Amino acid sequence: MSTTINSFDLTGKVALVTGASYGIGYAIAKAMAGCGATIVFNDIKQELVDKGLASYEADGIKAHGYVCNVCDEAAVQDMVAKINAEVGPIDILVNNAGIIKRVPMVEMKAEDFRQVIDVDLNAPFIVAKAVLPSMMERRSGKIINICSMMSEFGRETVSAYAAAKGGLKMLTKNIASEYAQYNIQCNGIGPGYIATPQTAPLREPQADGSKHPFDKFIVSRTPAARWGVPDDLGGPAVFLASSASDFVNGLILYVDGGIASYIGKQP
Ligand code: NAP
Ligand code: GCO
Repeated sequence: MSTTINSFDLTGKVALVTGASYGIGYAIAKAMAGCGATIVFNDIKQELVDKGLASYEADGIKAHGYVCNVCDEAAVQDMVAKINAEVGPIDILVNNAGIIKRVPMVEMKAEDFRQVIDVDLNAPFIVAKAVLPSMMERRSGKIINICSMMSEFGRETVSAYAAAKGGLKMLTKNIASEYAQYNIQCNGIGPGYIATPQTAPLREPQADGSKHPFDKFIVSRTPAARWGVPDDLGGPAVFLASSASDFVNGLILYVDGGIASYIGKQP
C-alpha cells in the first residue's frame, strides 16, 4: 500500500493509554485523538481520572477513563473487558504508566526496587497479555511501550528504573517476535529528558534562583539544547500507532533531541 496522509489516520481505532491523566501519556493520547482515535485511559485514583477527563474535555476530546492499578492483573483483565463492552476492542495499546525512585542502590530497599520493576516492567507485560488475545483474533494490533534513555544507559540512583526499562526494551522485542505473525506490531518509544512531573525534581531551581545542576547538565548533553516537552512524543506515537508502520516491529524509537548520538561538548 503506498503511503499517503491517510496512512496516519487513526479514525475508528480505540487506543488505551495507561497512566494518561497528564504527562507524556496525555500528550500521546491527545495526538492520537487528533488523528481520529477514540481515547481510553486509566489512573490509580478516581480523582485523577476525573481530572484527566476534564483536561481531555477542555481539549475537545471525549475520552473514556477507568480507575485501575496496572500492576493488578485481575483489575487489568476486568478493565479490558469493560472497555471491550463499553467502548470497543482495543486496537492500540500504549504502556505508558510508570514510576521512578531515585536512590543509590546500596541504600535502596528491596521492596522499593521491586515496586519500580512491578510498575515499569511487570505491568506492561500484564496489560499487553490482556489485550493480545483480541488483537490476535482480529489479526490486527499496535502495542507501544514507553521505554527510556535508561533502556540503553545507566546513571547514578536509577538502578531499578534502568533495570525495568532495559527489560521493557527486550519485552518489546519479544512481543514483536512472538506476535508479528498475527499482524500485530510492537514497538517502543524511548523519550529523552522530558519536562513532566516525573522529572520536576531534576529541574527545580536552586535556592539562589540558579538552574538545577542536572537541568544544566541535560541541556548541555542534548544536541537540541533543550528539555523535550510531552508534545514532542505525539507524532512518533501516531506513526507507530498507524498503518504507516505496519512493517516496523521491535523498534525502539528514541525521541531524545540527539542525546543518544552525542559524546558531549568538550569542557
Ligand atoms: P508522570 O508524570 O510521573 O506520569 C506517570 C503516570 O503514570 C501518572 O498518570 C501516574 O498516575 C501513572 N501511574 C503510575 N503508576 C501507576 C499504576 N500502578 N497504575 C496506573 N497508573 C499509574 O510520568 P511521565 O514523565 O509522564 O512518564 C510517562 C512514562 O514515560 C513513564 O513510563 C516514564 O518512565 C516514561 N519516561 C519519562 C521520561 C521523562 O523524562 N519524563 C523519559 C523517558 C521515559 P498517578 O499520578 O496516579 O501516580
Ligand atoms: C532520571 C530521569 C530519566 C527520565 C527518562 C530519560 O532520573 O534520569 O527521570 O530516567 O525519566 O527515563 O529517558
